[in-house]
Amino acid sequence: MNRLEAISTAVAALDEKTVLYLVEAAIAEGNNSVDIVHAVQEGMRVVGERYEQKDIYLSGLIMAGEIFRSVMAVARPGLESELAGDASGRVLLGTVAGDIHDIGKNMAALAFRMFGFTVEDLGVDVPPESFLEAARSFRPEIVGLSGLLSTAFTNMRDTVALLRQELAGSDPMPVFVIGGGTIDEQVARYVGADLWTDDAMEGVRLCQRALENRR
Ligand code: B12
Repeated sequence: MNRLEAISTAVAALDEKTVLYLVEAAIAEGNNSVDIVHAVQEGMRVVGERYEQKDIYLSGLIMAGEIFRSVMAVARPGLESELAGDASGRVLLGTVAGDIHDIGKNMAALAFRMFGFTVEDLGVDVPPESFLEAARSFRPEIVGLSGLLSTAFTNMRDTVALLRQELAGSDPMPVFVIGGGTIDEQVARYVGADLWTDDAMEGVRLCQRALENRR
């Protein structure tokens, strides 16, 4: 098993001490911080599966969140230097109503900022009306909606529909991107989003490309 696989395995086992030891070792060996974060994310996916199979309980999910936070504290400086970019544009971001998962959203905020975007983060459990109010004053080129619960997908759809309707004719009409580990093409079609991703860095690249195509 290589270093990155060992990190995924230790996250899946919720072994925080080993995770931090391995992450520090991986950084010292010169591994890319983005790859390290991906390895942790893979472990989190397994934690989710263990929860689904009732192998662990809610406390396990909470622990996984804590592990991710600890890893980010160590990996952040590396990420900042690996991701520095010179894009410009305004991103309105939030986790939709009914959903309080924010680890992925915070990573997306970090990735957008590192690439030079200005981000307004509305937090979690954000109703469609709050997105609309913020969009009117902030005038974003990108609206990024985060959500992991399947019950939140309807709120994503309502948010996109409300903004498309109320901002019709406004310039710029934002590009709608949705993100989260449980999202796929089918969800994106249901929601009516322009772009979707389950990876923050990929999401930023997709948005950059979409904005370039407009210019
Ligand atoms: C940690 C966790 C929690 C923590 C969250 C802590 C926090 N502050 O966020 C806590 C314990 C609070 C929690 C609660 C619950 N959870 Co939970 N949770 C997870 C877990 C294990 C990991 C999520 C995570 O942080 N992943 C790591 C991050 C980095 O990955 P990510 O979110 O995918 O984000 C990446 C990309 O998707 C992308 N991204 C994310 N958002 C955006 C937005 C944009 C614009 C862009 C560009 C990119 C982007 O960037 C990130 C980096 O690449 C998942 C398992 C899974 N498969 O995801 C379950 C999971 C999401 N939870 C689940 C459930 C059921 C719950 C609860 C209902 C449990 C309960 N009975 O109470 C509650 C819901 C509370 C609520 N109302 O929201 C289910 C959802 C099932 C479903 N499809 O509906 C999952 C899938 C577990 C499972 N397999 O059963 N959870």
